[in-house]
Amino acid sequence: MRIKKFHPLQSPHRLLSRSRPCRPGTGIPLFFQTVQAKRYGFALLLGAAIFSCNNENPKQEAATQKKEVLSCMRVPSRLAATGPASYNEQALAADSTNRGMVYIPGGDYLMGGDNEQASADEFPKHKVTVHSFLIDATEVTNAQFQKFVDATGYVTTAERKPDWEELKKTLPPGTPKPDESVLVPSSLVFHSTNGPVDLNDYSQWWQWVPGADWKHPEGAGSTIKGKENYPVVQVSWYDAQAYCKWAGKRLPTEAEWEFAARGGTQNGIYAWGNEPIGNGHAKMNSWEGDFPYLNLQKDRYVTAAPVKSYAPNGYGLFDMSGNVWEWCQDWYDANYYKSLSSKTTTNPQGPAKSFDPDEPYTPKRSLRGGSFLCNDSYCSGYRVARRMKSSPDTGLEHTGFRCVKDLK
Ligand SMILES: [Ca+2]
Repeated sequence: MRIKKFHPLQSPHRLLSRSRPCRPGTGIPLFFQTVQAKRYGFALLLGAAIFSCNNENPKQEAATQKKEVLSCMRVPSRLAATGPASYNEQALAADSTNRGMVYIPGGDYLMGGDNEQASADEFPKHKVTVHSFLIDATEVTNAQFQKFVDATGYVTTAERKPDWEELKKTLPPGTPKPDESVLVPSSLVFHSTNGPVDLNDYSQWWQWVPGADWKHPEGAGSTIKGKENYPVVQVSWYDAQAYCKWAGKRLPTEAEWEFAARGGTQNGIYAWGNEPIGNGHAKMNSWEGDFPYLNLQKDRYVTAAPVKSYAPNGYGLFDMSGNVWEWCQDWYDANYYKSLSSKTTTNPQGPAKSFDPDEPYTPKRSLRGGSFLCNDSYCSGYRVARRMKSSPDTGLEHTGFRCVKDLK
């Protein structure tokens, strides 16, 4: 059995369990990290996010193994753009509720990956038709989320005490209840290490930190003061949903997100096209150097960067690659694309339910775009076709969201 590297995305879900080794052919095992296991004597499921490549295609399997990376690569091609004749750009711009949003003309494209970095869940590439929609030009910022909280009094998942009765429903039967000292408002915070570590053990760099939430992304004592223009993080899928609903918007589907990320390019691997990450000026916020202990900061940031720090893509969208992962509306199913492969799908909404073979007890929602922790040696999450997943109650220091809006 080969242990594959996984990328630093965490989809922790706040549970406990035990680590599982990667299983050949099943993809990335989500596994439970022992967080403070010595202290508490149990394993806290930090989230799992390791992807696995469930390759049924021998060629794809070989390519993936050659790279020894669990990341998945896609080279999507946008086939056509066909904006509706009724589209009235001036009218959209005149509506103040659309401020900060970008019109994406509908069209067809090939969704999914096809290069050696792609993982099994990105296959097969399949033709998708997406209707026109509006999407936020940037990730939702701390200032925007503050307005939502001020207006509604909303309390995020990370700010609430975990409900063990709910948590255990998403864990393998028999998972022991963690100590009460762990079941307190908390979230997952990244900590770099002092040197190379076992990359199969993400508990080396993710910690369940009491007091960590959107206002304190790194735990009690940290602050977002002065970071009003940074993406809000430590928000769960439920939090993102609540914000979008309040704003009269919704989360994007994976199909919408990927279509928008390509910026109108054809066969583009990244939001800017195909130019390699390290060529030229910094194109996004990622992890440059050796993860998780050496960050060269060529892009100037170790963690999140203010929105609009890098050039937008062809649609005028910022940070569709890197900075923070972005929640999507869809349930995550590793085999979803296989169910669509024989036909053109219009506005796919994702599977009816979640299925992650590595954590079948845990419902997952999809994430896109990669984060400041992504690196080509792991997930290459900044590829436009890259898929990630996490339990909807998970908050992470490198995870935020943006919203979309239907055209009326
Ligand atoms: Ca960076």
